[in-house]
Amino acid sequence: MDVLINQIEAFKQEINAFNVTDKTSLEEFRIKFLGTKGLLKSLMGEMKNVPVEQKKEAGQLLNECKQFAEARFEELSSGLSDHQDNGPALDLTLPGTPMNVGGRHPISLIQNKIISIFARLGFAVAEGPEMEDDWHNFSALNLPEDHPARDMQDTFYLHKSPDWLLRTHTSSVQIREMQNKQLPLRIICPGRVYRNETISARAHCFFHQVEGLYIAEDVSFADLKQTLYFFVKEMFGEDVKVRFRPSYFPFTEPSAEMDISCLICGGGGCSVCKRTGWVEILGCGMVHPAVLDNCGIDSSKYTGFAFGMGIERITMLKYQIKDLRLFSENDLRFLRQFSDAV
Ligand code: 2U9
Repeated sequence: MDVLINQIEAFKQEINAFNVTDKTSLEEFRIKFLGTKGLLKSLMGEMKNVPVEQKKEAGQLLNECKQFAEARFEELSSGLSDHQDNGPALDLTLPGTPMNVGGRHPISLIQNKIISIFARLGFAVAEGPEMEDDWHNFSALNLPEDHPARDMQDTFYLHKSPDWLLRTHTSSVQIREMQNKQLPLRIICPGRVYRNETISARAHCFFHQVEGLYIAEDVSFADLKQTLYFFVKEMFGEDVKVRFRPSYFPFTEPSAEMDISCLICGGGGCSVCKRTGWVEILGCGMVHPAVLDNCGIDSSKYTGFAFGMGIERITMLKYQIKDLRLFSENDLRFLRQFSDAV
């Protein structure tokens, strides 16, 4: 019995000495003193060693001991306020953790610049699907069945149907607009296009284009030239010279390619312009009457011009970037060099 009394005394002292600061240490208290394998349980177990005539007294002592432990537990748990549970209080006056703010991709910067230049001439932006059918991507644009662009070597066809492919230009968006919108139509179509090319410094299996289209009564090649002159001056500056060379595209007639004087050497000749002093930046022409007819537009009443340019090409010239692969590698050392000011 004396042993039990001493043990109860030690138990109470231990309880008083136990330091509770948060929910975790409160739980440790509960397990240590009141848990199923705790100290109170083992004290209770001592009852079997107490002589029969002292069992009543021992029982009362142990009961009192249990009440003592439980009361202390209640006292400690009500003493814990909420904010102590969430760790140390927040100091709202401290400076925040700095966040890395991303910048725009150079392709997006140039695309936005092109959109804003043409917006000033009244061109609206039109967008469409990257997955296209053969008619919108090829047939409607006057590309014959046996045209090499339709070859598996050049176009990504989608497995399930030979009719479905990844668009090779954004012209398919213009076809949809011509079918669905009222004339006159003045749109530019920026977007990603796909071609089955071997990846190198000069070619990639996807890139970005902006194509433009203006259809109304009496649209002329002179309108096309003035529109593109304005674009070049706004994009590259007043001093840049422009020339047109005759060319061929199935969807335009007549067709031309437009060069600007080399931005690197100013026309004197360097490796970028291959010593010619000129660099090609886009293709253009008057929309072929067959294309207008394919979209239900009366080609005896309406005429139109169209142009197309690769955004990567414009961006490479503007920022003197030598390798097309840099645009899709997401190397931060490359991307960090471009600010939002174009
Ligand atoms: C419709 C009718 C005609 C868009 C045009 C080009 C010429 C052209 C190339 C430039 C570099 C493609 O990205 S690139 O490889 N584009 O040379 N694009 S005329 O002609 C159209 C478009 C839509 C309905």
